[in-house]
Amino acid sequence: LAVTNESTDPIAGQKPGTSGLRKKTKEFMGKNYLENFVQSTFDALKATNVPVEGGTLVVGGDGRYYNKDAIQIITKMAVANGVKTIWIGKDGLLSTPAASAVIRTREGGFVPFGAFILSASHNPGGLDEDFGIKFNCENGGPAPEKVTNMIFENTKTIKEYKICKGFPTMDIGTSGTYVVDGKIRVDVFDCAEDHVGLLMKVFDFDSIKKLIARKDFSMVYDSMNGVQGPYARRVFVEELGAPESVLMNAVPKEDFGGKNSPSHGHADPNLTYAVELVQKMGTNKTGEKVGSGEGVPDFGAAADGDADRNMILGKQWFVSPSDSLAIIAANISCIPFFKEGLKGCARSMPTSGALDLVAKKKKIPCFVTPTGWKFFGNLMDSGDEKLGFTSEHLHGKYFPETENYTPFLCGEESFGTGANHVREKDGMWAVLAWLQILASKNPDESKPLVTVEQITKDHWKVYGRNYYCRYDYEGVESEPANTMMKNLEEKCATLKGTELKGMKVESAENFEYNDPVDKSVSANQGIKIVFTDGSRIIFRLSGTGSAGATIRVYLEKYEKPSGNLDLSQFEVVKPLADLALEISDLPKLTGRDSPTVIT
Ligand code: VG1
Ligand code: CO
Repeated sequence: LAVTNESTDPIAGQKPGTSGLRKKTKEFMGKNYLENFVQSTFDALKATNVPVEGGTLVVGGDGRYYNKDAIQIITKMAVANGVKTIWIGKDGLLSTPAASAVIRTREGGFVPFGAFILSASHNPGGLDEDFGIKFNCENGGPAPEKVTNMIFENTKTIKEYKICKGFPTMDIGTSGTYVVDGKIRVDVFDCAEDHVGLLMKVFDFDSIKKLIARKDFSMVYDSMNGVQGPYARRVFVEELGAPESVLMNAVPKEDFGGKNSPSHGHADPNLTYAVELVQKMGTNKTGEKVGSGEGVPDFGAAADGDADRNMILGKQWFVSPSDSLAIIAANISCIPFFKEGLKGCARSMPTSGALDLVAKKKKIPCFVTPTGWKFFGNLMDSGDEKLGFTSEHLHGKYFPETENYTPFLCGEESFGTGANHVREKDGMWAVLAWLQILASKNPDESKPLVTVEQITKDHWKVYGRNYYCRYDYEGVESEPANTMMKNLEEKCATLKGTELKGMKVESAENFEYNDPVDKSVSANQGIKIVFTDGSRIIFRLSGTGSAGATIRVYLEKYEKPSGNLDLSQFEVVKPLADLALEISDLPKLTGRDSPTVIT
């Protein structure tokens, strides 16, 4: 097993974004592209005393094109860098939350120092589409900014990478333990066992099983040909006894079905791309009811390519992700993991304030972080009294083996929800949370079903409704997008106190996050304009694209419980959208007169 040091040159643009490094697949397949990034990661880990040498590494991905080849390359490089044990999901598959669960809970005598997850999430896959890679640390969460910054610095100066060319190409299609040269161990294992095992501890599967068995209840789950297929089969069919027909698009495909599929290869669970599911659930692209509703399932959900996202639908009913987060928070004590109550929660800044209203009522801390799951990890890990958790919150009785057990919920407007059972957002978790809530609201089989729509409306009657929408302008030129953001930042200084279309600006700022745990500062996280009636307009540039820029405009308007709760969110926020375009000059700067996607 000779190790060779291959010489290489730095490649520009290897800066990890919101969730890892994403580029066109062909770029990733280019000479030394993957190798440079992987070596830069190992070097950053070694420089911070992470036990790479002699350590255990997890590798898996969402099954997109180039996944399997990348795994073999990483394996050979890991061995050359001193890794002794490599855990690989069978067929190269591991969903993002499952990789997190494997790091945290898989038994085998070794505690992994981290994982490479090969995914560009909801971005289309294929030779002409996107590929991605991210590194998750020993807590199971995405590498924090201080690590990703170090990786990026290394990519700018890299001169050589280590590889063990003679290491055999592993058969990752067959489970088993392989020992190479008497000292390197490679375990290939079923991708679902650890994650599903963990979820079965978090939820009460028996009561969900009873709900699913009801004659007046039916559901469908769309894995969108991403990595979720095998997990969905295991959970719904094998564990919960649902018929095979609940599964839609449950076979992982390298191109998620490709351009000619209903989703056009976008394994992205929203009203625009989850076309098949949305039709089945009897709504249109804006969530309005279509048809009589006859034969429409009572519950529907979908996942993205790497299965960390979720979309929740009821019969002819769309639950916005921000509402879903708040509704789960309000009803959480029916989930065994949370039976001692929720101890804290967090949302990303652009996510609506619906969660805050629940937190206020429950008198628990609610943190507001920048976009991206990496910012939640510190909060979940800290269990820190100074953050507002009281001492009784710190060590729970439910999972006494877990240190700093602080039942914690977090989420984003971008169809991401999760808790501290792992350190990633978790699409399956969110769906099981909803099913558990439905089960608890429907204890008596002889009574008519309390529906998803009813649960949502009941919530609004108590907390009011945060009408909410996001406009995405994809594939904009980088320069005008940057100019727009710069202009907006300058405008912030003078906006406060002014009146715009009859609305008074309460504050305008470029959001900066001061991490309360490690005190790190993340500046420039989005322009946030708040009005005195609580309405908000937020502008951000996406950090997950692979080329050009995507501008995101987030719009929110709050309506009190006594107000009109039954309007279309798209209509309600329309005036805010017009105002946003006016303030930002977006149409003139970018040449766009309408968004690519509205969610
Ligand atoms: C987007 C979402 C963000 C999410 C990120 C990763 O980032 O807005 O909320 O955490 O994708 O999700 P951005 O920078 O493009 O807005 V996933 O499912 O791609 O891992
Ligand atoms: Co994802």
